[in-house]
Amino acid sequence: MSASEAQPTPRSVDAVVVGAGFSGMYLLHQLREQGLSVVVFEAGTDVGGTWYWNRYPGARVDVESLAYSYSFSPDLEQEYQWEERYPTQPEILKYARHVADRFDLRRDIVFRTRVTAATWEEDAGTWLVRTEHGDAVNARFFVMATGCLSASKMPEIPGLESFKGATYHTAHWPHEGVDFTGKRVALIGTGSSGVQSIPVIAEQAADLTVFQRTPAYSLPARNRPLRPDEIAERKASYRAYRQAQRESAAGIPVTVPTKSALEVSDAERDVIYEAAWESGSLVNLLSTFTDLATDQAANDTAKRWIHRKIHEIVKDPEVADDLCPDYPVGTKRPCLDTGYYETWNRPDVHLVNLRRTPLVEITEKGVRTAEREYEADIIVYATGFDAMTGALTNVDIRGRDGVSLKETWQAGPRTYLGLGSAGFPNMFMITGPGSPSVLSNMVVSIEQHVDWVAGVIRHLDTEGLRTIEATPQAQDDWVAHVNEIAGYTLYPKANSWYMGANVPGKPRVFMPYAGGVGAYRKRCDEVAAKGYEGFALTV
Ligand code: N01
Repeated sequence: MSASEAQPTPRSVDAVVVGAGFSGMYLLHQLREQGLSVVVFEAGTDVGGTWYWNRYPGARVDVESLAYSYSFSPDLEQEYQWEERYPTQPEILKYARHVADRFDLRRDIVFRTRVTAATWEEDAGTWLVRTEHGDAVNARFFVMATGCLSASKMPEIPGLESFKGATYHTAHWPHEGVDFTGKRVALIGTGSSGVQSIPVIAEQAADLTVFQRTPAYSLPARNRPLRPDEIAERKASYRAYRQAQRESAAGIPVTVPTKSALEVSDAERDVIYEAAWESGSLVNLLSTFTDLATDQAANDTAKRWIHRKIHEIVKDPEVADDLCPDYPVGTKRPCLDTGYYETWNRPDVHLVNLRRTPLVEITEKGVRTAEREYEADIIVYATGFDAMTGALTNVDIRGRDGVSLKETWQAGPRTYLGLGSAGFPNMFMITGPGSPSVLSNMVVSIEQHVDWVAGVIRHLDTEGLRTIEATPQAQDDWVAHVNEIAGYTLYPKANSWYMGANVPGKPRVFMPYAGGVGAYRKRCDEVAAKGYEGFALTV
């Protein structure tokens, strides 16, 4: 019987997990190992989460494969053969599928099924979770493993429905791919998805016009096949490497900078930036100096240097100018690309700067700006996500006294450690707002959260406790701390999705925790060691 035919049969499990991406898969494995019954609901037809949905041309991860992989199973680490430094979406999806098979995960995953609502039932002390097919499941624990970038977003442009050609969003790419051969393509959006797909679409299309509201900072990935010797070396030292990941700032060990960008000579700074540019690693660039994230003048040195690079590569000086961002480097998520700036030298690729000529509407034939209409056969929307909170508030989650998570978070997300929210007992978020999440190597942060959640459930069961819930005081203190740390940085200076700025009406709050993965993990471990300090536990 397919999920869509299933009649609502109330069932009872220990834990309901929403999402079968990297978080949900590992959580399922961990909780099952602890003897819990678990059901995972997944909207897609297979595992992989982000790597299931984002199949756009050129999609790759921007963290190296030997670092962007599970650490929980040393056997898995040794067996798996990564091929490229920065694997493509199909290669990462293959890895996720391999993990699902190897740990026999699929038998507890219900695919093609979106969770629509979850309600805390006080008397029973359980969550009642409902799906789009009308199923209802009772569970002691409810975990949103829905990812930070999964609620995709179309732009607010009049006339979206009127276009007669084909439209695609990068986050919902057709499984069979899209043939751009001979087509005139319009692409809106120049974040990571746009920057990765533009060079590949340009290769195939007859003509590509890109509509840019804000330029991105992008670094060449210098992707290549992995060498056998570097794979062997990492495999021989994986335990130490994983530990270094856990203690690092972003889940990727780097040489910690010791100098301010302002205390070295121009020539010395150029050499350091050039080495980072050549390395093809975003963390290398962002950790060149101690103060890029916190000092405007220091950051300006990186900004000027990258502007110069863009002008060196892009031949048309006006196009190069338009591609130079004006916000501080790193305050919007930087991109890792393959041939991005070089693509602007092609005669069949055109840039429309929406700051100069705003986008007016989508028409039957294409895209109209304040200046003219651009006819197209295909429109690609690379317009991103309602990040960090969208997937959580899209589900009608009701905690104590029927209080809605969406309403509670109207002025911005409020969590304790990004793991739980006051008023929502026995509910956890994996990489929720208020945790390092998107500022880190996601797999490292996912594993840390899953281990912590599995630990807390073990603690409750061992101690004969029934519920755990963040206290309002601990939550207030944590939210204040998250804001305080963000306030030391330049992050709030950019209109980024980190700040909710890409969604009209969304409160401007810096959502991830900028204190670093290592320090954050220590804090979570201390909280656990002190009997889950800041949480109320009941029998
Ligand atoms: O989305 P984005 P994304 N009119 O929000 C523009 C991760 N990721 O899918 O900046 C015109 O970054 C918008 O303009 P602006 C990564 O964390 C990782 O590219 O809001 N334009 C922006 O240019 C990344 O940061 C990888 O002014 C409009 C673009 O659309 C995150 O996912 C790969 C518009 C959206 O960019 C999101 O990336 C892909 C409008 N109305 C994604 N609305 C890797 O691992 C939006 N835009 C490499």
